[in-house]
Amino acid sequence: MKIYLASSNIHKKKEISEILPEYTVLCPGDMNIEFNPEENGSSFTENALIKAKALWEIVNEPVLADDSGICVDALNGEPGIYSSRYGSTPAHKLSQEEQNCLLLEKMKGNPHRNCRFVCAMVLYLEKDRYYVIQETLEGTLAEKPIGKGGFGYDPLVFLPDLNKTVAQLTEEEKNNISHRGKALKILKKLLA
Ligand code: ITT
Repeated sequence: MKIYLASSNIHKKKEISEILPEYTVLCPGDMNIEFNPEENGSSFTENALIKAKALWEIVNEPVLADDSGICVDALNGEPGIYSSRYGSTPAHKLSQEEQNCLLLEKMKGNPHRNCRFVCAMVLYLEKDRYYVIQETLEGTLAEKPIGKGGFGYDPLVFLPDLNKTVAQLTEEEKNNISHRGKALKILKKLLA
């Protein structure tokens, strides 16, 4: 069965495909669809809904969208919904490595390091008919990047219970406990 994913992020596509192996996940790029909706919502949920609705209007089939990011308590929830463009300007987008350095720099010497990954998933079924699931993964911000797995801010998020950063987990371990994995487990039931 096909599922349309309103995303251009290959890492999200990979994780979602691993968690929903019974579905073929199709992104706009796989269908030569130019897709760049303006994510001008004020929350993860609003942005996920914007993306889901925009693709639904093109394919007219059920669409899944994921809006996610990292929120650091000591920075009032930053980078939050701006995680993918943290510290960037329209003319210059920082690399992920630069964004990670920027976040560590802002938090240098700050002992209050609670943070969480957030994932808002919208399953848009028909006009004005959709489900929203939002999940989190709690951690603490590491002092430096550790680990090579995952993507994005994974090397910065330390999980005290496991004594590892998210980037030190296997794909399966991450999918089992992550913000995205938890949201997809619930979504799986809805899809069934
Ligand atoms: P689409 O909007 O096309 O889906 P995007 O990467 O721009 O792709 P978002 O606006 O949702 O997506 O931003 C998500 C950013 O948050 C992502 O680029 C990472 O920097 C970060 N992020 C989200 N989930 C993550 C995860 O599981 N591990 C590490 N970083 C994550």
